[in-house]
Amino acid sequence: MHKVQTQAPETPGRDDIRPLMGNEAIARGAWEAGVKVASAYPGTPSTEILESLARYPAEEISVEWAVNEKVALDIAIGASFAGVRAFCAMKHVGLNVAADALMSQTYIGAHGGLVITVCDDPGIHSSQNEQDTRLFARLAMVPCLEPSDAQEALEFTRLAFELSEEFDTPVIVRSTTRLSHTRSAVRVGERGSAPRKAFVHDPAKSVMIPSHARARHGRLLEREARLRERFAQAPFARIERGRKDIGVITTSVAYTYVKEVLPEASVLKLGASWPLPEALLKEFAESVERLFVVEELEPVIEDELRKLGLRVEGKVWFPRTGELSPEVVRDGLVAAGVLEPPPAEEEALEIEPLVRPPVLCAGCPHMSTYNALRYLDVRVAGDIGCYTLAAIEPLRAIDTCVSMGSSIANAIGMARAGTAEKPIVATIGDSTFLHAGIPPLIDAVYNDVNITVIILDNSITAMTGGQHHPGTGHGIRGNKTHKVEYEDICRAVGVKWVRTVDPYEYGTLLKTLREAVEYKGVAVVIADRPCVIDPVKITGEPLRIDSASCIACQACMNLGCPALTWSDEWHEGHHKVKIEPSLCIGCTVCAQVCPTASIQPERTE
Ligand SMILES: Cc1ncc(C[n+]2csc(CCOP(=O)(O)OP(=O)(O)O)c2C)c(N)n1
Repeated sequence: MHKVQTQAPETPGRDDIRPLMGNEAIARGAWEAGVKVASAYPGTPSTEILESLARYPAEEISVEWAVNEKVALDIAIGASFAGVRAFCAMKHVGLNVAADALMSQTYIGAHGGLVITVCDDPGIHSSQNEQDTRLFARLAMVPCLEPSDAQEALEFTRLAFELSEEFDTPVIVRSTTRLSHTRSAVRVGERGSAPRKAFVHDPAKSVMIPSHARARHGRLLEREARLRERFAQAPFARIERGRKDIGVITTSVAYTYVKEVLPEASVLKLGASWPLPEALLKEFAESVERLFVVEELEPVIEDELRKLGLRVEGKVWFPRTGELSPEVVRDGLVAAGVLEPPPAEEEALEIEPLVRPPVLCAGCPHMSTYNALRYLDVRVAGDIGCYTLAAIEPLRAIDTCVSMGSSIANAIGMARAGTAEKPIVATIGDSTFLHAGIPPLIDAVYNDVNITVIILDNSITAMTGGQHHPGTGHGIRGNKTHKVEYEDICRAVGVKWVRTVDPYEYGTLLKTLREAVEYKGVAVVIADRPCVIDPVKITGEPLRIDSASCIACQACMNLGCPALTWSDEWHEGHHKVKIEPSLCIGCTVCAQVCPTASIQPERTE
C-alpha cells in the first residue's frame, strides 16, 4: 500500500508517494540530485520552487533569493565552477534578464551539474507576454527538458543534473503554469550524494575571450549531435502505438490533453524539445498516415519536422497563442476532421467561469501615491508589480509599462524626446528597483535628466506573494540580514533631492510630490509604508461613512480601495459610498481625501 502524506518527512521511504505541486516536485528533484547551491528571483509561476527548496536543511543546501535572474544564474554558474551541483529558477521573462550569462555559459558548459528551471506562462495568467523558452534553448543550444506531469518534473530535474555533467552543458527544465501549479501524486526518492569536484583551472574552457570561444562553438555542435541521440531514448522519447492512420508528436502537458482526447492515436511523446531526435521523428512520421504535432505556443517541433521534409499538421489546427487544454485540442482535431464535433447538448453544458478583475488590496499603500499623481497631472512611466494595477480604473494613473526596471529609463527617453507637455515621473516598486532600477537611476543622474522617480517601498515583493529582498532585511529562511537603504543608494549615485514620505499621510505626500516634480533634475521620492500583507501592517480601527453628511462627491472612490463600495443612498442623483468593515484596515487615506469629514473610525458611533 502506498502512503499518502500531506507533510514532507525528512527521510522518505521507498514507496513514499506525496501530493506535490509541479514546482514542489522540481524542488524535490533538485534536492534528490544532491544540489548544493540554489538561487532564484521570484516570478509567477516559478516562485514556489525556491520556497520549497528553502524547507530543506540549511546544512544540506544553500538557498537564497537573488536580486535578479542574471545574478541568480551567475551564482549557480559560480557554484558549478566550484564543483558542486547548482540550480536556479525563474519565470520565462526572467530568462531574458539572465540571457547574457546563459549565452556564454553554454560555451563553457558545466563542471558541477548546472540546471535552470524556467516556467513559461501560456495564456498570460500573470506575465507581460507568453514567450516560449524552447526557442531560447535552441538559440543557446542548451538541452531543454519538458516534463508532462509532476512525477516527470521530479525525475527530469534529477536527470537534468546527470545530463548536465555528462554532456558538459547547462540544462533547462521547462515548466508551464499548468504543470507548476497542479498538484498530483508523486513518488519521491532519497537525496543522492553528488560528488564535489575540485575547481579546474582551464582558461581555454572557462574564460570566454574570442580565441577560446571560437574553439568552443564547434564543441557545441558536437554536443548537439550527441544529445540528439540521447533524446531518442527513454525516458526522453516514448512511442505509444495505436491507430496507424493518425500519429501525434507531442510534449509537456499537451501530451496529457492528447491522451485524454484521442487515446487511440499513435503517439510519440517527447521529453526533450531541444535538440530533437531527428531519426526517431522521421521513423515515427513514416509509420503513420497522417501526422499531427500538438505543442503549446510556438511550432518548435513542427518547424523541425518541416525542415526534415516531412508532411505535418500543427498550428494550422491548434492555436499559437494562449494555453492549450483538452477542449482546445479537441476543437483542433474536430476542425482537422479527425474527431466528430461533440453533441450539441454537451456544448450547452460548458460554463464559462466569471473572471474577477484584479484589484489592489484594501488599504494598499500604493493607492494614495497614484491618486496624488493623477491630481498633479503628470506623465507616468510605470513598472511591473502590484502597483501596475494603478493603470486601470479607477486610478488610471500609469501611461506606460514595459518590463521590470524599464520605468526610469523610459522616463529618461520621454524627457529626452523634448515633447513632454507634462512633468515626467517614473514609478517603481522596491523589489523592482533593486532588480533593474539602479543602473537607469545612475544614467538619469549621469546625464542630468529632469525627471521624478518614486520608489514604492512596501518592504516586500508583493506581486509574487510576499518574498523578501535586500530591502526587507531578511533572507528566504527568515534570517536577519543587511537591509538596503534607498536614500543611501540614491545619494551614493549622485541624486541630490531625495525625500521619504509615508503614503498614508496624504497631505504631506501630495506636497512632497509637487515639490519633486517642480525640482529641476533628478528627484527621488521614497513612499515608505509596509504592504498590507506584511507582518508589520497597520491594524487600525475600520472606518465608516456618515451617510447623512456624505455629499456623494466620490473623491474616496478614486482611490480604488475595494473596502469602499456603493451605498443604496443617493445625493442629488449620485451614489453615496459605504465602507465594508471586514475589509477596511483603517489606513485613513479615504478619510483624508473626504471634503466633508464624513469618514470616521467605526467606534465613534
Ligand atoms: C524579469 C521578471 N522577473 C520577475 C517578474 C515577476 N515580478 C513581477 S513584478 C515583481 C516584483 C514586484 O515587487 P515590487 O517591485 O516590490 O512591487 P510590489 O508588487 O511589492 O508592489 C516580480 C518579481 C517579472 N515580471 N519579470
